[in-house]
Amino acid sequence: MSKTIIVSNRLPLSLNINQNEVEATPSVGGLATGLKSVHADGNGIWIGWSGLTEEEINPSLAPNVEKALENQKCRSVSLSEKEVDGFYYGFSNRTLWPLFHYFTEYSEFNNEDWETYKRVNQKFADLVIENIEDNDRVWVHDYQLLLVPQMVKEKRPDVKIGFFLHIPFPSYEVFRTLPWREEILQGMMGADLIGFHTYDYERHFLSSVQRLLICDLDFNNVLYDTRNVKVDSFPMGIDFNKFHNAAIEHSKAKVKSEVQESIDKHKLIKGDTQFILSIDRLDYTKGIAQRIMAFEHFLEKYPEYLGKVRLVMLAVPSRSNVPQYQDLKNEIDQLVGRVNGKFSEVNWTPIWYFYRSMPFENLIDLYCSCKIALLTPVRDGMNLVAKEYIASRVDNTGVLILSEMAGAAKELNEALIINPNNLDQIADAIKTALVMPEKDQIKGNIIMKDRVQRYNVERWANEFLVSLEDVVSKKPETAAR
Ligand code: ADQ
Repeated sequence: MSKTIIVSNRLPLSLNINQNEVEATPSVGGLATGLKSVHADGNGIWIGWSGLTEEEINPSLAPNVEKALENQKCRSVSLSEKEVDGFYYGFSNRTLWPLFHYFTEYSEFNNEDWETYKRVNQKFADLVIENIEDNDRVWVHDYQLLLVPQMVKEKRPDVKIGFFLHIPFPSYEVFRTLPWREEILQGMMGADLIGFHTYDYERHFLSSVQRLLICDLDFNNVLYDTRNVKVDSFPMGIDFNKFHNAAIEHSKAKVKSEVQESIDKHKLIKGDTQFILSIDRLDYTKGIAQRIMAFEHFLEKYPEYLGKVRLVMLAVPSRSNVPQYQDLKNEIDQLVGRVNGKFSEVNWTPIWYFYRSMPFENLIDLYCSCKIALLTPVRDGMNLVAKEYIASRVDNTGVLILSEMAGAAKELNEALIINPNNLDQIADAIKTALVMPEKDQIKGNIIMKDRVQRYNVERWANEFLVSLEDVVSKKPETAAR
């Protein structure tokens, strides 16, 4: 029986080692949910890194770790601390991540990191090759593994390989600055199907391939050597039912969480307070600093809302080993301090700032209690939070203010779409959202919710795999064209 081999940087689980006991707990992230049925189907397996370095796993425990992973149908690539440093914190997050999000000034071109990236990608590819049986298909994910498709294709040209990029693909003018641009494109072109969130990313990729690898295009098919590589867009969805059902439960719950109690208490004291929600990983691509400044500008421009509006800002700690993330953390701490210092009253602070991950139930509380969601990334492949917010609005009220730079804006165009660098426009959008009649909120949200429900994460995974199955990988003969 053939199987799908999923390959991603991190495995969809976390490992806990307690003395001699090894426990593997499945994670509940979007990718893990979307690929659950593919992974569970038949003898499908997931290949990735466990999150623990070779130095962190006692050699005598290694067999137990393997066993715990195997029970979850996972195989782990073993990485040393040095490899994680060069491959993950280095080339992936100091070179590719900033460059692909148009932060060219942050992108470091370090040859040693590039060598480590190649070596680690080869480790992933070797483990994939070791696990391939005839008629299997391979689905590789994201910017950490751009070279894996070609490395696998070289050894197993008979196997169908899909690749999906979760972040934007930049325009040719930005991508061309990368010293190893041809090698990266060749790596991706080992796949038979390459997927992006939006048509724009697809177009940028095709333009780079055409100019740098000098090959012909036939619509969205690249004629590459003897092969045909299909390039297409597959906007990723969310597990709609999970968010929607949890929100319904939330509305019925008798026992309230701490977060919900604080919100209710505040509403009781301040009566007409409105809560504006902002949720992201703490990342310079998410436009968090601009968002705080736009909120500050809103309070200055519309002082009648002082004491009546609060920004609830959640930032999940992320990549804190990378200097730009440490600087950003300091900048945000200062900005929050400045705004709160400037406007706070005895019973009111304008910004509630949480620098931590929140349990799912608290996220739902916030999605349900905040009448406005303010998501202003300066670049974002998709932005799943926008879709989660819409899915959680049981009564269809609420206003989503969304950056035009997020892939999600292509699908959620009934939201208030803003340019994240235009602080005045954001301030006005907040005002518009605060006075928007409920019937208008409901009208737009019903349309968006229907779309988010139909194009859920399972459908996204299925459509990608069906398309992969249908790709005719052999380039048509010139005479036949
Ligand atoms: P991310 O950059 O991580 O993903 P996003 O799509 O918004 O961004 O997903 C974040 C996830 O983390 C959401 O599911 C959200 O619920 C959760 N989350 C956020 N804050 C949290 C908190 N404080 N506590 C707990 N959970 C929290 C990358 C790309 C995106 C792309 C996705 C999927 O950068 O553009 O949408 O992959 O392809």
